Order: sequence, then C-alpha cells, then structure tokens
Amino acid sequence: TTKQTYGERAAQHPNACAKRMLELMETKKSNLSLALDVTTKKELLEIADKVGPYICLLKTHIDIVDDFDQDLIEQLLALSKKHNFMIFEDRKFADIGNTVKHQYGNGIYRIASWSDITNAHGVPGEGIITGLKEVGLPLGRGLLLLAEMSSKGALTYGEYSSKTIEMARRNQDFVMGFITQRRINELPNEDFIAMSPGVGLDVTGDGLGQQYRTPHQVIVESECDMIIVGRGIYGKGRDVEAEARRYQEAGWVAYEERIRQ
Ligand code: UP6
Repeated sequence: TTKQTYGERAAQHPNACAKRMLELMETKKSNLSLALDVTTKKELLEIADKVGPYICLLKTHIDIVDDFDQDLIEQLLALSKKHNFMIFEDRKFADIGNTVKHQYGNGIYRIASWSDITNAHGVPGEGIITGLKEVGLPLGRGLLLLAEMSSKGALTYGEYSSKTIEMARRNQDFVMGFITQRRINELPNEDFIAMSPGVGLDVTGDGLGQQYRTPHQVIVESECDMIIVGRGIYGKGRDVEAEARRYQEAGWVAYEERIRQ
C-alpha cells in the first residue's frame, strides 16, 4: 500500500469509513489533520473555518472546551460540510466495553452522534472494540487504535503494540486504522490508515514530553498516511492560514515523493 495512491486504496477498501477518508484525501489533495486543542468555542470555530480548506480531518478534544454546547456541534458540522472535512474526536477510550459504550453514545457530548472517527487504547482488551462497535458501526463510524504514542517514554511498544495490532486485524469492519509513528500494514489483506501525531517543522518538543517529527519523516521515512498537526499551525504568534497551507503542501509533497519512489 505504500506506493498506491489514496484513491486506489479507497476504490478497493472494505471499511466504509476508511473508504470515505481515503476518497476525501485524494479529492482534496490533503493528508493533513488539524489537532484543534483550544478551550473556547469561539477560537475553535474561527480556526476551523480558516484551516478548513486545507485539511481532510479535524481532530477535536471536545472535553477541553469551557463553553461547550450543542450549538458548537451544529456549527462544527456545518463547517465540515462547507469545507469538506471529516471529524475525529480524539477521546482515547480506555475502559471496559460496557463503560465505553456509554461514554461514546451518552453523556453531554454524545460523541458517536457527530464524530466520524474516534479512537481507543488496547489496554482493556478486545471488549473495548466490541463495546464501541455496538454504538458506532450502525452509524457508519470508524475506530482507530493507539498502536504507538508520540510522547517521550510512552509504554506503547513491543508486545503491547503487536497485541493491539492483532485486535485491529480481528475487527477490520470497524477498526479503520491506527494512531502510530510508523506504517503497520504487513499482511496482504489489510490496509489500515496510519495517522501520526507529533508533527512540527520548527521545533522538536514542547517541554511536556511531546516529540515532533517532520512531514517528510512521517510520510516518506515511516510510511504513515496522515500528519496530525496542532500547535505548529495555531501556536502563539502564528499565521494560522499560512501555516495550514504550509503543512498541507509539506504533507502532500512527501506523499507524492513516496508513491513515486
Ligand atoms: N496526540 C499526540 N500523541 C499521541 C496521540 N495523540 O500528540 O501519541 C494528540 C494530542 C494532541 C495532538 O492529544 O491533540 O495529538 C498533538 O498536538 P500538537 O501538534 O499541538 O503537539
């Protein structure tokens, strides 16, 4: 899959949500996801509107928004239609199946009702996927598993990562990909989308354990499919639109280099 285009992969993908994601990446010529970690509704909507034209996926942490309300969700959905991007609530579920089912479908956030994609840790075992799947699959949602984290000292390696990957392999109707630092696909019948956070062109860390790599390292060297960029785009003093364009171009140039190789 490393040399195939997103479009070619979309055409033969059995997972509906993965198919939609890959099609969108192809048509919009973007493998950029914005990690929009801001704490007010106003900032969230303003930045999403500015960056919308450049991204294929908007990643949220909805529980950090001080003034969250249902209107925020409605406006976010309107922006996703206006600019044609999908939404990924980075909830990082980590509990037993029965609990995550409610955390995904109920509460004030009702994540499953608006977020195309969400993610989970493999730590509780496969029941976490079964629980989330009961809620998400009928709605056409997709799940990512966290195979590897970007932060310093992360425990997501070796046996833990391989067992997580095996869980995904057994649930390919719902699990569409991974949060990972490297490409996972090894078997002939699998085409997981590899999304990689910890991406920045100007700095190597944030003083709180985050570690940044460049789009070239992520897409060409580690053969991931999508770059997830947060503060590199909207950090203090940055021109949000200019940075979004810069990362979209860097991500796309790297992808073109990879498929040409
Ligand atoms: N994220 C990581 N590393 C992971 C998984 N998720 O950084 O392994 C998420 C963070 C944040 C974003 O929760 O929302 O990706 C990175 O933001 P940044 O570019 O501003 O560091």
